[in-house]
Amino acid sequence: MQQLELGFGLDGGPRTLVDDASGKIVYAPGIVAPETAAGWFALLRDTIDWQHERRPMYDRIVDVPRLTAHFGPGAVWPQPLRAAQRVAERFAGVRFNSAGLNLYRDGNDSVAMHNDHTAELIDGSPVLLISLGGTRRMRIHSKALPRQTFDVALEPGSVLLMAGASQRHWEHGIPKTRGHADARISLAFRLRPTG
Ligand SMILES: O=C(O)CCC(=O)C(=O)O
Repeated sequence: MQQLELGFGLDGGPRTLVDDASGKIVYAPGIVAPETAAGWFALLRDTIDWQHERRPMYDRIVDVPRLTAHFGPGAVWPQPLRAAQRVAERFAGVRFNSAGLNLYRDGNDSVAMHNDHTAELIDGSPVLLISLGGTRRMRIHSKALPRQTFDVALEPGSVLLMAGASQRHWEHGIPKTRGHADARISLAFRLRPTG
């Protein structure tokens, strides 16, 4: 397994993790100014109607280990989300029409390794994540063996862009973490088919 750890204590501009036939994945810290990111975090944490979803898994119904919220094209988007959408659109050059929000309350909250279902995205459109609040580690690994793995510290105000064929060839997740982890919100912008 080839493993690379990125972003923990490193400064700098965008870093391209993958850029080949398997897709394009770029991590860009410092896209939203720290005080703006902190303001969006506090407003969204305190005003969103966060849902605690439960989902079937094998023969059981389990708690989704994080809080979530979704905004589609017909919904009223809260102001910080609109502002974040503009940042996302400038970065990606795409008009996003869907935002999925995740609130990780502490290190016990997580999202399992997965890829976005390409049937639920406009063909060829990217997925863009903006991180707010505490820094959490994202694992990204290739589906192909031997696995290539990246661990990326997603800092507040950063963008992670997954484009091209990346959802077909790579999986991503936020593992649980031991010790203290500040609450974190991720904003996942997508372009979904409508109608
Ligand atoms: O929290 C994150 O940055 C990842 C979120 C994610 O993978 C998803 O919403 O599908």
